Amino acid sequence: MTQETVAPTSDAVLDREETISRDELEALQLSRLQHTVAYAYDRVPLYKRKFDEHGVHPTDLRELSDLGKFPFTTKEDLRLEYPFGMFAVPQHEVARIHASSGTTGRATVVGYTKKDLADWAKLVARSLRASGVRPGMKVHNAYGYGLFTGGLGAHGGAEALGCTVIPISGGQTERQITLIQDFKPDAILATPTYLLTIADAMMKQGIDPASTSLKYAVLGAEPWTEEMRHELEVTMNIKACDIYGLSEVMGPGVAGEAVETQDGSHIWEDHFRPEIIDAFDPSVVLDDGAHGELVFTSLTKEALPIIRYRTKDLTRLLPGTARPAHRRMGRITGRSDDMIILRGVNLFPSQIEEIALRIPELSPHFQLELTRPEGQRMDQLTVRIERRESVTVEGVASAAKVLQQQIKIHVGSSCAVDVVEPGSLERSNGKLRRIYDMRPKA
Ligand code: DLL
Repeated sequence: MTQETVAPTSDAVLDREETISRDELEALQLSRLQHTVAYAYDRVPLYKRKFDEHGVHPTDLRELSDLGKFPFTTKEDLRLEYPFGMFAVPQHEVARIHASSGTTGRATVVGYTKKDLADWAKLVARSLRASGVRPGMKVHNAYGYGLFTGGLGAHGGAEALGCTVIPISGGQTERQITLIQDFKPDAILATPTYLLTIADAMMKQGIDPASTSLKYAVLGAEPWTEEMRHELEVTMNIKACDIYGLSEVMGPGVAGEAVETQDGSHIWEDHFRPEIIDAFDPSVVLDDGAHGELVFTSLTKEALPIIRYRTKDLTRLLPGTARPAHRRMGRITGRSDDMIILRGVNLFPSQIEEIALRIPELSPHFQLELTRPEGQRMDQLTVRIERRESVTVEGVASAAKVLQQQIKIHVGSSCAVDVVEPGSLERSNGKLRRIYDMRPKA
């Protein structure tokens, strides 16, 4: 069989909602929002209780800004309602369940009706298309399948777009490489750190990661930086775009990035209404452009309508570009619960990634270790980072010093830097754990 050529990126047929005006979009949001708050109030006891306690009623939502009068929903609410207390439809109407384990406490369980699954697939398809993927392309899906929304969510979207899906899931990196070489996919869907693992393993096998058939990568599920995008694009000779989402709100595809602008993910605002709040004073809704915590309200979900869900993700809203009516989100700096507070200074792993990747001798493989040395009251941060293969011992010593200085200048924290051998740190299989907190528990 001859290799088919795939159409270039400029010829995509967009959903009508991707091209409507901001005014039309906001009118749609308002009517959908009015429906959703009434629907949630009538069908989910938790929402009725919370709205009543808060002294608001669905009829108070007359314009979009009235949303700020309604109470927030948190992960804790979902945990307390475990397993199905947040569902707004009887169980026989729930076509699928997903759950996230979380590191502490009960899992948060989410459900989808058939229509929810169709909407989800449509939005993932929209995101993939924005990122350059086209019908007829072969898509290697390395997001984990199972209760995690990444695998099946991306799968449904790629199928809905009309792609040939290769459902490899995460892990078994050697096998991934064999299949990439044999099946010749056009696009890969993975977490950024797992794509890095794949590229790294290719190099170990003597395969040039830039020589594969892959042209596009759609990456998400964990924070990543522009520096990491550059690293992956150059190493793999691909275009890498962001996809964002979270299980409580839907899964991947809440927002997706356009390959022609690569300037942050467009939030699909015909299905989700975003807000940014002050993480320290949640009663304050911030203006576009201001940094804070991202909050979402679903506009079309049936099984699990979600009102003002506090994501804990820190970012800002920016005007739409490639899809003008849909606002973009800035890169996620981190999650408020992943923030390291080191001797009074706030720090996120993505800041270290940004700084380290600008130092040519250092690789993107790093971990942050927090300790409190015996008898000391001060916490210590050690950045453990692999050197690049090509670097000499002298090169490493000066790179470590530069990293330490740059962290001091840009973040404001003193830290120790330990440059380790290539391949010595644990590799990602999906969402990578960057922080190792060894401090004694209070
Ligand atoms: O990670 C859904 C997903 C799967 C998104 C595949 C994209 C691709 P959860 O496991 O519920 O769902 O984790 C959601 O992951 O609140 C963010 O903190 C983080 N996250 C997801 N996408 C991005 C991204 C999936 N593009 C949590 N950039 C979210 C930064 C992201 N962080």
